[in-house]
Order: sequence, then structure tokens, then C-alpha cells
Amino acid sequence: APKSSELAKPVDIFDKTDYQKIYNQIATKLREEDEYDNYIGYGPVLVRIAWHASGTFRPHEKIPAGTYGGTMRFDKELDDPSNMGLRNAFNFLKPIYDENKDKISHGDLITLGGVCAIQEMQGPKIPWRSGRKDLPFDKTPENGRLPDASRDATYVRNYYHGLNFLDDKEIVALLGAHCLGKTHLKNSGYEGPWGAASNMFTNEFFKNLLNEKWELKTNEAGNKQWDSPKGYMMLPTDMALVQDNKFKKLVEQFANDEQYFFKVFSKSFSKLIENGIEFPENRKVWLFKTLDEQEE
Ligand code: HIF
Repeated sequence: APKSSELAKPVDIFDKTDYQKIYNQIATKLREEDEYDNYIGYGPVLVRIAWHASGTFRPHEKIPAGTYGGTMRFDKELDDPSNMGLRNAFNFLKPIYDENKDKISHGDLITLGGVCAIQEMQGPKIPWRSGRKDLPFDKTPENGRLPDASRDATYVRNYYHGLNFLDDKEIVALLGAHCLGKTHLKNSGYEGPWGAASNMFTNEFFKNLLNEKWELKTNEAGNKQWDSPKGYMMLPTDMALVQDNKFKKLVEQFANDEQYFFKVFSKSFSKLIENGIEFPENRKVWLFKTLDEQEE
């Protein structure tokens, strides 16, 4: 990949303890505001905003977009039709930004929010680095860079190749985050959760893909989705993972070995939120403690 522009050079940072404090503020608010979305809580939507801020990255651009510039703070990006529902996540983080704006940029906060949510929902530790810098409005990427859920395995593979994910293993592991939260008809034109434990980070997504009885239905919005008798759903792009033989082998591995899934997911998600940023070699990579670990 070409060297990205000067614009993606990380800025100076504060101590790890400063960011653990911000992590704790996010984690505490997650516990306090647990009634959101029928008691799923804000965890899943925080993961989604971190990923959607990352998904605008394109390797060969002079300004590589992604999380660096914090442009999700502008209506132009938040109002991308693909980002319907993410204002809830943005507003959740807003008071924490206001309290810490001398220490943290929007890109750092949005990615730390995703990391915190995954860890607090019992997922793997996600390595995180600070240094993203808010860029002005004119660096906001155009709408329409996020993926289309109605497509097949070839599309999914090519889409993630476009984000520099060249290995099937990384792609399939990432998709395991669809154990979290649900689809909402009013946001995306799809409806339902992927499984039973939508605020716990597990390998349930892969197990459900293999073990549930799936039937292709047309939903109230006129979109095709896969439904199971237990009331779970899969997007066409999710079902693509068992329709492609190479993807399916990985689904089986992750369904059988949650620790292995956690390991690959952690690397993949960390890469996703750092895409396009050239951290200096001495920039520290941090693992934050969960609230539970700090209470022990
Ligand atoms: Fe999602 N995703 N995602 N996604 N996603 C939705 C919801 C969540 C795709 C489509 C959708 C990833 C990849 C893809 C989460 C996390 C991640 C919804 C429903 C759609 C349509 C939104 C709504 O209606 O509110 C597609 C096409 C993807 C590429 C194939 C990532 C890997 C799985 C990168 C990822 O981390 C999360 C969490 C949610 C749940 C949000 C909620 O509010 O509950």
C-alpha cells in the first residue's frame, strides 16, 4: 500500500491511565443506561459506530478516511443512510467527549467506545492506540462506502479486500460480531436478532449459522432475510459465510473453538479501527482492564 498522507500522522498522547479513566466512564455509562433498545443496552450500537467510522477507509486514497479524522461527528457522515441508528451511539458518547475534549479526539473516542463495549460484553481484549486527530469537514468521505447486506460471498470477500482484509480468516472472524445487537426495520429494512444473547460477545453467530433451520423470507420492508423458528435472523451477507466452502470451513472452526475465534477477532477488529493510520513504531499499544477486573 502507498504511504498515506501527512494527514494520518498520529498526534501526541496522554498516559494510559488517562485513557483507562475514559474507558471506565464509557463502561460505567453502559451499565447505567442498560434499558436502551429493550434492555440490550448501548454495547452493540457502540461496536457498530466504531466499525462504520472505519469502513470508509480506502487504501489507495491520498486521504485514507477511516477513523483517523473523526468525521463521523459531521451530519454528512452520520446522516449516511447506512448509518441510520448510529446517532444514538454518537449521543451516548457526546457527554464523555465534552468532559475529556482536551485529551481525546472523536476518532479515538469512537474507537475506544467499540473496544470498551466488546470487552464489557465479555469479548476478547482489543489492543488500542491513541493518536487520531479531528480533521475539518471537507475531509468527510462521501456517503455510500458501507456494505450492502443483500449480497453474496463474492461481494463480501471483495468488499473486505477493498479495506485491506485479504485473508478469509480475518473476514469471517469479523463477521462474528453479528452475535451482538439486532437489525431494526426502521434503520436498515431488516428485522430481528442474530441469536439469543445479543449483549454478550460469544461465538453464537457461527453456531447459529450451522445449527438453526433457516428459511428465506421477504420481510415487511420487502427485503429478503433468513429467519429461523427461534426468531433469529441472518442477512444475505451473513448466510454467504456458509454458502462459500472456504468461508464455511472457518465458520466451523470458530463455532467449535471460541478461544480461537476471540484471538482472530481481536487482531481483525484492531486492524479495522487502525486502518490508514501509520503509528510511530514506539507508539504504545494498550489493553484496558474491564470494570469487573478492576473490582476484583
Ligand atoms: Fe453489521 N449490520 N454489517 N457489522 N452490525 C447491522 C447491525 C450491526 C452489515 C450490515 C448490518 C459488520 C459487518 C456488516 C454490527 C457490527 C458489525 C445491520 C442492522 C445491518 C444491515 C442495522 C440496524 O437495522 O440497526 C454488513 C452488510 C456487513 C458486512 C458484510 C462487522 C462485522 C460483523 C464489521 C461488525 O463489527 C453490530 C454490532 C450491529 C448491531 C447494531 C445494533 O444497533 O444492535
